[in-house]
Amino acid sequence: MSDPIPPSAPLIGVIMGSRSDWETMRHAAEVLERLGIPHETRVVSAHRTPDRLFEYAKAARGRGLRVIIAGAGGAAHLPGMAAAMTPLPVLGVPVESHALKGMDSLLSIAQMPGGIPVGTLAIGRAGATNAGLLAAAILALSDPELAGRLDAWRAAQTEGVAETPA
Ligand code: RP5
Repeated sequence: MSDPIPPSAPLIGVIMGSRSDWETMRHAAEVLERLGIPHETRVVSAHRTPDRLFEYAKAARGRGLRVIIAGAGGAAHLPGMAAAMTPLPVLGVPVESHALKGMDSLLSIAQMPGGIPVGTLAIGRAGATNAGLLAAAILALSDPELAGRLDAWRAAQTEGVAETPA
């Protein structure tokens, strides 16, 4: 029998193909931090560390993770390969690439074959932020306290929008 999952164990795994993705992916982690959601961050490359990816994705559900947020750029196979190896919902963040401005990342992540879904977000910072919020919304379906915190976050955002441009 597997060990019981401690209450503070991470619920969200934020993974990325390279340390160079952190500047984008930190925005997902910051949202989770602000909403008080236990999470972990890892560099897991589909191409450079395929064994690490296999081990991470295969173990994810058993370790208590509920959602994986995966960011990658260029030939961005990380979210799709993670989704192929875990039944958890996988949210993909296309990181903006130098050569093609993230269009390559976006198409690599969005164009999954039917049967293995990846929820694809926008390119770059907005996508990472929204991946954090979407992961929070998924968890909030079964966590009323988190739902309250998410409602408060959205209300504060609404409050913060000025009525005039200058
Ligand atoms: C991808 O290649 C990573 O996700 C990253 O966006 C891109 C470039 O990686 P580095 O060469 O900066 O490590 O695998």
